[in-house]
Amino acid sequence: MKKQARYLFPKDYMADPSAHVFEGKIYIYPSHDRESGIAENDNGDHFDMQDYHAFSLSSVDAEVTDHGCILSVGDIPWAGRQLWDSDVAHKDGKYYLYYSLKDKNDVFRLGVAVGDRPEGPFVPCPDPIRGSYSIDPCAFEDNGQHYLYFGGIWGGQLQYYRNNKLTMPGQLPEVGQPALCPKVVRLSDDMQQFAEEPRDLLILDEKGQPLLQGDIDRRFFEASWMHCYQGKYYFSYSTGDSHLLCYAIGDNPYGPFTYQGVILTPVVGWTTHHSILEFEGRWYLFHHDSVPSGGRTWLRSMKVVEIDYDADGRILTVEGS
Ligand code: FUB
Repeated sequence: MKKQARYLFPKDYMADPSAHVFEGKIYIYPSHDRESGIAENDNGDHFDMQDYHAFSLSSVDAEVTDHGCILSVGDIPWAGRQLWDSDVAHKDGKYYLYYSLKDKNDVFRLGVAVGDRPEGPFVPCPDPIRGSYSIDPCAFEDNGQHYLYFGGIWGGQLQYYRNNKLTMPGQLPEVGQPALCPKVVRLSDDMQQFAEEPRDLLILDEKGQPLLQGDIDRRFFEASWMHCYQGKYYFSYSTGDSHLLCYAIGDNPYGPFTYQGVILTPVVGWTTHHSILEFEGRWYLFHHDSVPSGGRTWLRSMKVVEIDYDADGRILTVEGS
């Protein structure tokens, strides 16, 4: 089905939009793409972002307000390079910005920064979250507990870890082996650490078997997102090198989850990344593509499109750009 999507901020390149409703408005926390001149490679070095902006709008059709820079790489004591995908959680009047960043040893870690308002500014904690690794944190609240989902292969470095430990040399599983899993972890009461060891989030096929590494149209690559619909938990993600946004359904925040289908077919540009939000009774997919930059995959533009569910709770596939 072809749906009309809206580019949200034509003035600048923004990607990986994480959208939430705070104080009755939609807030969006994207990555801030820029032209760094770094050559494209499988490591993603060309995604060399240096700060984050926050955006708000009173409805999906309304004017978008750019609240300006909310966190900059220069303000983060442990920073190396590359501010990748981020997300924000709200608890007890404070806002927590979780972000992906390489440390001074070029290892991706997850950081947290704290603010009093959804539009920031956010003050970074002095160190990364203990035991954190890889990229793409998604913050999710369920019954008063807060969780992070994270992970990404290739440039996202997830293949270097097994059982939450760095293994050298890190390798992807063989094609016939179970795929690497995204991770889920409950956050501590102060929202600044993990409350437990991160767990594997299992994505199963229709026969109850884990998806295999060679199943590139369905296995997890990066871009975790979680939302609830009619009492079920929907985990959605990008398949990376096959360029699909897919989803799987489970009964609780930890899973297991069973693969269901494609949310968004490939967009112009290599990456695809999203969030899903209910606002005033309708459901929206926030995502990005590289159409406005003429296909330059490191210069992406954020968009929103309405999505629909069928009577069985299946998300109807949206055609990408
Ligand atoms: O924006 C940098 C990276 O590209 C994100 O962390 C990935 O999910 C991909 O969208």
